[in-house]
Amino acid sequence: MNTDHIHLSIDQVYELSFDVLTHNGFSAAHAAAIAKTITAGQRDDCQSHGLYRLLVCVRTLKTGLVDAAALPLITHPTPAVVQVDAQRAYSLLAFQEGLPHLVEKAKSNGVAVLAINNCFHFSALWPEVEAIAQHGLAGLAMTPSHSWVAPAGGTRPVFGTNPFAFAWPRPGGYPYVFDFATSMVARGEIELHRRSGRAIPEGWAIDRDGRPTTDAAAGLDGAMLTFGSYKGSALSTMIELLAGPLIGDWTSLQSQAFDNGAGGTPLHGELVIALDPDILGRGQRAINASSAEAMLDAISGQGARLPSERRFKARAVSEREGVWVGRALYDDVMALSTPSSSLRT
Ligand code: NDP
Ligand code: PYC
Repeated sequence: MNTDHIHLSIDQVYELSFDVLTHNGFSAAHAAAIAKTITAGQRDDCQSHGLYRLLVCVRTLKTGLVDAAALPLITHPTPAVVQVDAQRAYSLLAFQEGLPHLVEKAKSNGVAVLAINNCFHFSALWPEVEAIAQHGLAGLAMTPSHSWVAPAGGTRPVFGTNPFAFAWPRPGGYPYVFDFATSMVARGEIELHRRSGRAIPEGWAIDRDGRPTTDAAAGLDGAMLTFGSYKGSALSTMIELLAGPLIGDWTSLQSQAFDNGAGGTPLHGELVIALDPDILGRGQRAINASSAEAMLDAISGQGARLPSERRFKARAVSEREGVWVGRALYDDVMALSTPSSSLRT
C-alpha cells in the first residue's frame, strides 16, 4: 500500500476539482471549464498546472479580486478577429466560448486571432493549442503573467513567466506541440520545490540581492531568470507586447501592481492565433503534410524526443490506470472543501 500517495481515476480528479471550485464560490460554468483544464494537467503529469492550481484559484478567489461568475463578452471587430472580454473572471470559459469563432474565422480567412482580455490566467497553454490542432489548424498561444522574471543582464523582475505554445496538426495521432515558460521553468515548479523543501537547480533564480540561489523561497522572493539568456528575454518581451499592449491589455508589471501583494493569479490578456494549412498551403495539403512529417521523423528518427512526447505517454498511462496524487497536496485540496479551511500554498 502506498501511504504517501492517493490513487484517483481521471473522473475523480475532475469531480474533486469541480466540487472544490463550486464549494468555494465559482459558478458551475467556470468551475467546469477550470476543472477540465486542471484535470488535463494532472492527467498529463504536468504537476505545476494540475490539482495544485486549485489551491491558487481558491486563494485568488478569497482576495475578492476575481469575478467567479462573470460571463465572457464576445465581439467581432473584423472577419478575422474575435475578442473576448472575460470581465475579470478566469480565462478558461472565455477560451472555450471564443474557440468556435476562432476556428470558423481561420477556416474562412486563412488566419484568425482570438484576443482574450481582462482574464485571471493560471493555466498551461497546450490544452488550447491542442484544441486548435484538432480542427486541422496550426495554433499559437501566449500570455504575460506577474512580473517575476528579470531580463537577461538585469536583476529586477520585469517579465512574467510568459508561456508560449504551438501546435501543428499531424495525420492520425497527436499533434506536434510545445508549450514552455520563457523563464527557465514555470513559477509553479519552483513553488512545488518550496512546498516539498527541495533545492532548485542553479540558474533558475537569483535572490533579492541579485545573487544566484538554489533556495526556492529566496528565488521566489528575488527574481526568476529567462531561458536561453538574451534570446528568452527577447521572446518574453515579444509576448509582453503581443499579448499586452497590442490587444489593449496589461503587461506583467501592470498585473503585479494590480495584485498589490495579494498573491493572486495574474490578470491580463491572452493572444491566440490559428492558421489554416488548407488556405495558406497553395492547394497541396497532402504534399505539405508529408514534408512536415518527413521533417518531424528526421527529429525522432535519430532518437531525439519531440516535445509533448513525455506528456502524451503520461496521458496514456493515466487514462488506463488513473493518477497518483501526493498525500500532502491531496490533504490540502480536501481541506478546501471544509468551511474553515486554512490555505497552505
Ligand atoms: P517544461 O520545461 O517542463 O517543458 C517545456 C516544453 O518542452 C514541453 O513541451 C516539454 O514536453 C518539452 N520538453 C521538455 N524536455 C524536453 C526534451 N528533453 N526534449 C524535447 N522536448 C522537451 O515546461 P515549463 O516549466 O517551461 O512550463 C510548464 C507549463 O507551465 C507549460 O504548460 C506552460 O504553459 C505553463 N505555464 C503557464 C503560465 C501562465 O501564465 N498561464 C506561465 C508559465 C508556465 P513534455 O511536456 O512532453 O515534457
Ligand atoms: O507557473 O509560472 C507559472 C504560472 C504563472 C501563472 C500561472 N502559472
